[in-house]
Amino acid sequence: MWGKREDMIVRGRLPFNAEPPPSVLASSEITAVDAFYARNHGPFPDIPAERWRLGVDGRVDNPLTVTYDQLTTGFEQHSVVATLACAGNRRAELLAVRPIPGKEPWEHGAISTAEWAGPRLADVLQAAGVDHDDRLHVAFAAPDVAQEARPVQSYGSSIPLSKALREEVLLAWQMNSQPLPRAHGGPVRVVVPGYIGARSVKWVTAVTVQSVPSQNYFQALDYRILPPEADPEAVAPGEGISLSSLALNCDILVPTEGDQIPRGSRTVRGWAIAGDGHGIARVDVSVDDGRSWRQADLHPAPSRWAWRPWSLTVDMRPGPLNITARAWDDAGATQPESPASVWNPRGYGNNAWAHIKLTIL
Ligand SMILES: Nc1nc2c(c(=O)[nH]1)N[C@H]1C(S)=C(S)[C@@H](COP(=O)(O)O)O[C@H]1N2
Ligand SMILES: [Mo]
Repeated sequence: MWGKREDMIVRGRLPFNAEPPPSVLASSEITAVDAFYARNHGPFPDIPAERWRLGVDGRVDNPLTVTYDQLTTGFEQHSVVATLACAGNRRAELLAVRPIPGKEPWEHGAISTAEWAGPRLADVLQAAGVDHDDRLHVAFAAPDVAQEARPVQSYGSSIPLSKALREEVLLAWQMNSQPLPRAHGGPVRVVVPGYIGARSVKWVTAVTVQSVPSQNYFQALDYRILPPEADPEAVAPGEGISLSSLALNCDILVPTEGDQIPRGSRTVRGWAIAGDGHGIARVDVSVDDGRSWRQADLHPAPSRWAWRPWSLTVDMRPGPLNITARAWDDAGATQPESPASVWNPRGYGNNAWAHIKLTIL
């Protein structure tokens, strides 16, 4: 479906939601387009490139309408390798603590890395004569309609102007050197490296500079960390903590939960990512539920906006085996220990220690 691999774990057909098996994710630091996770809230718009337009308005001196041709030839082009991570990745571990009705039970695969290319959002905002005031926000609008939104509305979000003007934020029309596929927002999407995937709006058609964050359902109501006792159906717009920068996190991709593998020396592989602007300093791995730890080998990250792969060779003896991993960033922060300690009613931002259970034969 939608040009994806046969072995994708499909969580929904319409809207189309699918994640790659963890071993596929682990096989390459840049995720192939056919394995890249897909997260959608509505049906895909079908916008031919020649008919696509981007409106740039709000707090700008010179509102613009940009065509695909202008976007791809009239601005300096840049590329950035960036990991997109859905705020709901690893929700399955939160669900095991307490149910989270109506949300996709993402396991390990709602995260992928690609090389994105296109002009900087900053250059397009500059061309429109953006008002330089750090208190402003930049809202993105798209035409796909989300039935789950209250009231039903098209998808949108916003980021602070200070982030929008940073060099890593692109209006991408290429993914891994191909024209951006329709499933990933083609002809043009926003890519906001370092932020939750929800802010990287696909099929973007309008950019508005405004004094408040977007009032869109997915900014004002969803994608927020609510206190554990809150009723998600009853909260008011703006309640809870709005998710923006990704939190320090890691995961184990190989082997994977429930595997039965022959004894011997095996390589454990995974990724680690630090919050906006930080680096990964260390990843610890335990095979005795955290009583003792070994340091994993850190591989170079493909960019400062991408995950850092790690690996560790472990001698696996017959019997049950639990593997735990935790990352530390360059400011000395580490991850919370248990999914129960970060449980929240919509199941976002699980960055507890990674943990898998296997059987060694
Ligand atoms: N227009 C639009 N943009 C969107 C979405 C959407 O449903 N509609 N989903 C968001 C979410 S929640 C995520 S995690 C990423 C997923 O991007 P991908 O499908 O290319 O992996 O797109 C974001 N941008
Ligand atoms: Mo997401």
